[in-house]
Amino acid sequence: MDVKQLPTTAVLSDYVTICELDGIKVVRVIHPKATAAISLFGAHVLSFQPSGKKETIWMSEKADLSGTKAIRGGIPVCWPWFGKAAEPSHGFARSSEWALNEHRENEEGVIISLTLTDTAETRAIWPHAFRAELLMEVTDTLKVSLISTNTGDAPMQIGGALHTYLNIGDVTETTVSQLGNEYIEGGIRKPSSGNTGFDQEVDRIYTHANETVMVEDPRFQRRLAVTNQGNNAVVVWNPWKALSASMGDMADDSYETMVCVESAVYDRSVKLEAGENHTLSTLISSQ
Ligand code: TA6
Repeated sequence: MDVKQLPTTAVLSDYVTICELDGIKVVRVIHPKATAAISLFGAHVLSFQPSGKKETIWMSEKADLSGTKAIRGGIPVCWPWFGKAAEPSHGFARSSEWALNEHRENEEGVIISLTLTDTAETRAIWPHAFRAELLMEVTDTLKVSLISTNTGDAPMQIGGALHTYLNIGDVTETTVSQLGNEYIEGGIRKPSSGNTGFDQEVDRIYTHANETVMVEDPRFQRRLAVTNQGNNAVVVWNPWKALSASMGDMADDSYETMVCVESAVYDRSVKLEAGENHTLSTLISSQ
């Protein structure tokens, strides 16, 4: 996405503007180190492009940007659970309106903070008082951190994922490595070589991945290093032909240029007592 083309609705600082993209409000960063954009709907990173390099984040050309449905592409914030642990799938954070909390900047980069707190609507889905903060740190790398705080007086159990869609040249030439010796697919645990390529649908939860996993993208002549913390798994997903053709918000062949590498707590295993917090993060560096 060319974030520089989006029409500006407000100027917040030298490097931060608000702009509009169809039905969603976007916080845009244009800094000498990189450009980036994050939607208030879903606290969803839409773009990160280090200066002089290619776009790092994949966005579906058919993504629904009306602000009523989770956005396809970018970095969906799956929270307070991952997958189909409950309804809605991947939690409600990605289809909630977040608030701009703070922005800070210097010559090294920009930090944007968005927050979400419980409402009658969220408590009807999940009966907990919480504060979630999404930090987007933009420099020549992108760091996204999700800080979950239990603001109630009863314990709460959370999972989630920073469900990053990476922009790649050709999935059939791409490999992901440093994934560890085991993954779960379709509910079954399987041994792993620690690497994967793509010649069919891949939807795997790697439970012993290294802190940094590597994505080799020969077509774009680059390597992406993805460093995850606060997670207990790295999820790797490519929908391949049939599934992407069946999804209304993906073009039939668009699976060819994306792969998801996700920093995840796949099983809702983080228990937060009253007042406690947990940080899940992912750091993406283009080499
Ligand atoms: O992270 C992988 C996954 O859970 C897959 O099973 C796949 O369905 C994908 O996320 C996308 O989910 P969504 O709800 O956005 O269609």
